[in-house]
Amino acid sequence: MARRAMTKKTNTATIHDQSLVRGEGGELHQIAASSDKALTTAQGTPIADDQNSLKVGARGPTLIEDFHFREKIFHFDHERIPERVVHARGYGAHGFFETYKSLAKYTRADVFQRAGEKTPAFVRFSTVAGSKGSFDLARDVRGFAVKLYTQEGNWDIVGNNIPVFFIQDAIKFPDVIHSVKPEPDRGFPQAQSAHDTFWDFISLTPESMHMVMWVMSDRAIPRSFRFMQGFGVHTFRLVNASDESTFVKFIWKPKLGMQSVVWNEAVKINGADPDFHRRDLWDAIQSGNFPEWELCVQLFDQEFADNFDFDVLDATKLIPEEVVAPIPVGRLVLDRMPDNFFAETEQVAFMTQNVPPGVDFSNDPLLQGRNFSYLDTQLKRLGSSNFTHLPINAPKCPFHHFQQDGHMAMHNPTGRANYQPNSFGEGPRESPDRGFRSFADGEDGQKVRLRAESFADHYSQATQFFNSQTFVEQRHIAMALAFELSKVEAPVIRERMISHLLNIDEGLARTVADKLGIADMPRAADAAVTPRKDLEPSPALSIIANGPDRFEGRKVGVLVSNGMDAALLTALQVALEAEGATMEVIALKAGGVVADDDTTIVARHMVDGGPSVLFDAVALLLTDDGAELLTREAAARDFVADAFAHCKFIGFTPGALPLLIKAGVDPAADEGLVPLTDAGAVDAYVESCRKLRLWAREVSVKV
Ligand code: HDD
Repeated sequence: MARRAMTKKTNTATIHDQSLVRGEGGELHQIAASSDKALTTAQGTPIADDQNSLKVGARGPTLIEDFHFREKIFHFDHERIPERVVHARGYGAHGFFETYKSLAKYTRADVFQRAGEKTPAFVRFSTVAGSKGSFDLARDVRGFAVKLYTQEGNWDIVGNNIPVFFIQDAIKFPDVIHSVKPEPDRGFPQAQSAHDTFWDFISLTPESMHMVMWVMSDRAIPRSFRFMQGFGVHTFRLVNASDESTFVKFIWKPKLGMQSVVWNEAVKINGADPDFHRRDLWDAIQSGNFPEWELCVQLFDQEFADNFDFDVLDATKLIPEEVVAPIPVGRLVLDRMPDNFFAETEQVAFMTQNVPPGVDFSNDPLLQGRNFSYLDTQLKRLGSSNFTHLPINAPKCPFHHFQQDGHMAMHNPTGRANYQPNSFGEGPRESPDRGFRSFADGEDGQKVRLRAESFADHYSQATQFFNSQTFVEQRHIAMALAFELSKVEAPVIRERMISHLLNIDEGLARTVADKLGIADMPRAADAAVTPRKDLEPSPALSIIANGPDRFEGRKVGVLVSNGMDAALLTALQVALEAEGATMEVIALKAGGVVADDDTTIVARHMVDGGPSVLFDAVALLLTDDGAELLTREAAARDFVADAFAHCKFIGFTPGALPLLIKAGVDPAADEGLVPLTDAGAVDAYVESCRKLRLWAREVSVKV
């Protein structure tokens, strides 16, 4: 008996002693005491001991009578739900949409009637191919799914950060996704398109060529969710009170401008911080820097649709902004992280078919197919037709219907009549005036399995996209294609892709072929429609040409050593704060360094835990001795060499020279190396950082 009592005491003693609380600066403190809430079973029975299962004697067998143990393990065993079949890895946040002005002329959607109206929103960003636990910086499309809880029902704009798609008809969706997911016999590669089956499918699917150019561009390796555009992709309709329809395409534009990383950086970020994009959004929102996007609409009528070069129902085509100017109609602000990731981000169910009265579909065959798939998939994933009862999916406006029962029903109708019409005067009725009415489009035709001829030009907009990129971005596309195809083992697939590239840009095709060692160029792929070379470039499609010219929202990594200039660090911090940017300190030891004024500068990262790939620019605040010491640390040399190779701006004190030189960086190489001789030089450094990258350097660091 004595022995049993003693065992119990030692096991529980440490549990209640101390708790962690967060201080004002976000730091964690230990305090005595713990919560005064009683631990109970799910049935509410208070628990006396949660450390030991019920046994016969201290060393005897466990009893099945232990209902607490059984309930606890049973529930744990069932914690996981199936991950999304695509877009499994994602991260969400709450916020609001604010309408700029009434769009009543075009739509009767309640959300667009009143200037200044704020509508609650939930947004989930995602990668497509990887599983839930994959890394953030995969080369991939990013999902950009927005749920607006409008006064007339939930409106989901389930978009991507790319305005076009791989396929034209939803019936091909399982094929394109199977091809990019891990190969079925070997179960790899994870979250990567650089493998045979993906490129096999793509090279046999000419309609994907436009999208492939986007996915091989820097758009597929964004620096942050905050720096991405979003697109509704399809042509939708706005319908006004007189039942007149206007076609519309939706574009979200980030207030802080667009920014991407380079591929070598992406590969390293995935190792250093697989949650890079999640952490970025979390940090921004938790520190009050709320990310913001403007919703723009491209509006056009039937006459434009009939005369446009391409079919507006074809999701592999876009309408250049120079042809139909996007009109800003509101802003989306994300200002609150979910309280619980699973309850909200994991269980949120986006569905293209969620549209309010005043928004309607077009006949885009990809959209029509999606309207089936999203409802279907929620049942599989969330396990019950009552998934709309989950708070994250429930409308925030009044709602009444006769749907009842089913697994986990939480809101059940009261009263006697659960049908209508009824004679009891109970329950909701239809609203012919304000209810959803489908746009009465006149349809007429034979049942056929056909692809419209107007969908047949697969190359012209791919060429237009390529021609709209800066020299640097075109090089990135060529490098990405060469990298991806270098991982393809079957020569026939590589060659087939080159034959498609010949229809897009001959120079691009030759560069990629050269990198792959293909000496004999194949002939260009047969094209159903002669590829056009006369489409005007669309400058809006380039990231670099539309740089924000601001460093706001970006982050500097400051490598410090003992004896460093404390005044310089303060000046840098002040200048970055004024710019709306942040900094993090990196040192040899997590304990930090002692500065020249004897203050201790605590490090956020040790040097091998805070590589320069995690930052937009770096500063080296080092003494001679400090730099000498760091020359012996490989991670410090990589810190500098990578920052240089990734075309980042590098501020450095004179003392940092030994480290620069040891890292192979000529301190006079270019204007991206900014001497920080004194506090006065800090402003010039921060000003240079506004360019984000010194792209002119790239030709000297990447062959
Ligand atoms: Fe999809 C999820 C975006 C085509 C079927 N899709 C999903 C998500 C986004 C998109 C952002 C994640 C939503 C979330 O965060 O929960 N999908 C797109 C875009 C497409 C597209 C922009 C083309 C323009 N999708 C597409 C097709 C089909 C699907 C053609 C099927 C025919 N998508 C699904 C799905 C998913 C999904 C299987 C998986 C999880 C979910 O829906 O809720 O139903």
